[in-house]
Amino acid sequence: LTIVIPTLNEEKAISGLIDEVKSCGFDKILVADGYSVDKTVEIAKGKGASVLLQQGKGKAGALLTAFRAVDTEYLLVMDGDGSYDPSDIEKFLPLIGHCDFVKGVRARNENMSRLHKLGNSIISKTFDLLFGTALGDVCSGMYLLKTEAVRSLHLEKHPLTVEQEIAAEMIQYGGPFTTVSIGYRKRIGGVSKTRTWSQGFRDLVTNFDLARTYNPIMLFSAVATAFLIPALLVLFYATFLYWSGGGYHNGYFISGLILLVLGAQGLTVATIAALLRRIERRLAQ
Ligand SMILES: Nc1nc2c(ncn2[C@@H]2O[C@H](COP(=O)(O)OP(=O)(O)OP(=O)(O)O)[C@@H](O)[C@H]2O)c(=O)[nH]1
Ligand SMILES: [Mg+2]
Repeated sequence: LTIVIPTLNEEKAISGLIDEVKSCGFDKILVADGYSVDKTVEIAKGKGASVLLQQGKGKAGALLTAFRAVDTEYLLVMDGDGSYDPSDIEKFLPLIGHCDFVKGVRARNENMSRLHKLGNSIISKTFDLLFGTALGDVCSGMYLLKTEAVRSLHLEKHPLTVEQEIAAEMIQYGGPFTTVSIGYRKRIGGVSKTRTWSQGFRDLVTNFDLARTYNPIMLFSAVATAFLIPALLVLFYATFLYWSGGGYHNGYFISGLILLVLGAQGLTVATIAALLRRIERRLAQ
């Protein structure tokens, strides 16, 4: 197992974190650095970790750089700001050999602000709804991956939405996946790279974008349902009014028909997506 740690100016946290990881029995540590201007790189090297300078942008670029370099069968990603507890790594170990992807879910998240908790919950619930999963914490920065499976990851949407992208691609194209419960601590010094509102909004939009790319059947079926149910209700009501002598209401019929057309379009796209998925599966066999 290689422990992959993305870092950008984490000189306050990295030393203690590497010590903790080692004291848990893991010596293969790969730091993927984003050209830190503080002492992160020197400290990490001094502690015996391998350090790579990332190619590409953001945390996504750092992780892709690390994924290409890992030579063990599995790898575990954890943030370099000290917010994840290395003693939780052992919870992932029994799943090695059984899963391609194991997401750490922050159960005790008292160290998160109320706003972050709320945003995180909305983003996670939307993701789970769009992918038909029950991850519960898609943005968590601690997860186990099978190296062979991550070699084909694209991570092309946005450098700052990498956690959702990895989850989406692993769920759709990887093998079995599951979750384990982990803790969450306060970051140790340094500066958070997350801008709450813009990141929250970006995460939410990315969920839909990822669903469109990796799970269009579910997304467009939901769109179709959202239009077809009100369409049928409005048309039934308009017909009922007409037959019961309540008069002919042009507005009801027209809006019902518009909703019907939109719903039918959603259904068509969902059907085409389902057919394409079947072809894709047969070609992959
Ligand atoms: N290599 C690299 N690492 C990055 C980059 N951006 C963030 N990181 C690291 O990714 C991890 C997560 O970033 P954080 O700033 O802690 O983001 P966060 O965990 O969403 O925010 P907080 O909750 O405030 O800690 C940290 O270890 C960062 O140092 C980047 O562009 N390149
Ligand atoms: Mg953090």
